[in-house]
Amino acid sequence: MNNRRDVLGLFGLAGLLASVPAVAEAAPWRCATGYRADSFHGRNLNQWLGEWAAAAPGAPRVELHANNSLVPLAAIAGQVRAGSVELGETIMSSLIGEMPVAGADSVPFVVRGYADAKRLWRYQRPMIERAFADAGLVALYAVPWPPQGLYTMRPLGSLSELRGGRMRSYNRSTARIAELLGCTPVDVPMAEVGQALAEGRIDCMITSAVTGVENQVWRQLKHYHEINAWFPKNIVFANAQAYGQLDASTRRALQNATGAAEARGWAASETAATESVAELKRQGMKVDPLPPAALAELRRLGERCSLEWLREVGPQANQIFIPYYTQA
Ligand code: PCA
Repeated sequence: MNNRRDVLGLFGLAGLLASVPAVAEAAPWRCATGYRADSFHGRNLNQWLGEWAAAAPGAPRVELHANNSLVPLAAIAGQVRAGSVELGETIMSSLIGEMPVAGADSVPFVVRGYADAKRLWRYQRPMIERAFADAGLVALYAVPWPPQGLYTMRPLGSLSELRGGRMRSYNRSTARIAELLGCTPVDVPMAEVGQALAEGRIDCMITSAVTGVENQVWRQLKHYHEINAWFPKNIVFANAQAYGQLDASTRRALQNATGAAEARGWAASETAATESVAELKRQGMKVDPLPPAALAELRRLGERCSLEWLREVGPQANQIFIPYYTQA
């Protein structure tokens, strides 16, 4: 008898437990980036997530997977689009194949400084937002890398000295520039630049001073030419469906944190630009402008890239470049 009662009691308790709604934690979101967590982009990303979490009790917990650890850089947009990752960061110009307007900030010699870069983004942004929306993504914020300079092993008298070399590329635009310079483009992810140099796989490159510092490139590359070729931006974005499922106040908190992250990121980029050029010098690199003739040659090459891009993008390119060149 007693046993029977115990058994019944047990079932009763189990039934009661089963009827209590489970307060299981919602599945965490994942945020993938191809860049390092401790770089200025990564720190900004982390702070952005932290500020969102602090401002919105309903926000999902977000795991940050940096440095290609979850998804390689080139696949991040696709994975966020597919919904397997909710948030991602990539270099915007890597999306040029699917959305040609994403290449506007990698056309050489259009933007000369941060103020120009900001103006370009003002005109590019509405088109990027639309292109992202059409792809099932929500564009959140974009932050530029410091200006792109030319790294070489030897002092450069003329561009023809680069011919036949192996130039590191990080996307289609940089590969095209390498080709136009008569170099073989060698695709190397940001985090592997130091290793590629040590192994002798590349002998020149165009990237920022920050990337030079993070890869300690001074062991092989001795010259950094400040050509301010372009200011490519990283963009942070969400899967549209996941974003749409957030309640209104959680979404508002995300947007607030996003605005702050963009402003903070632009300032951090400018600081990183100055600090890292100083570090290259401290490490013994020669930081020089290019000789005028080489610079003129490089600018002509830039014009060719502009034309190619304009031809590829069509009228949308005018919607960015006409106001950029004609309005303050
Ligand atoms: N660093 C990244 C992109 C642009 C930059 O300055 C890289 O070299 O891959």
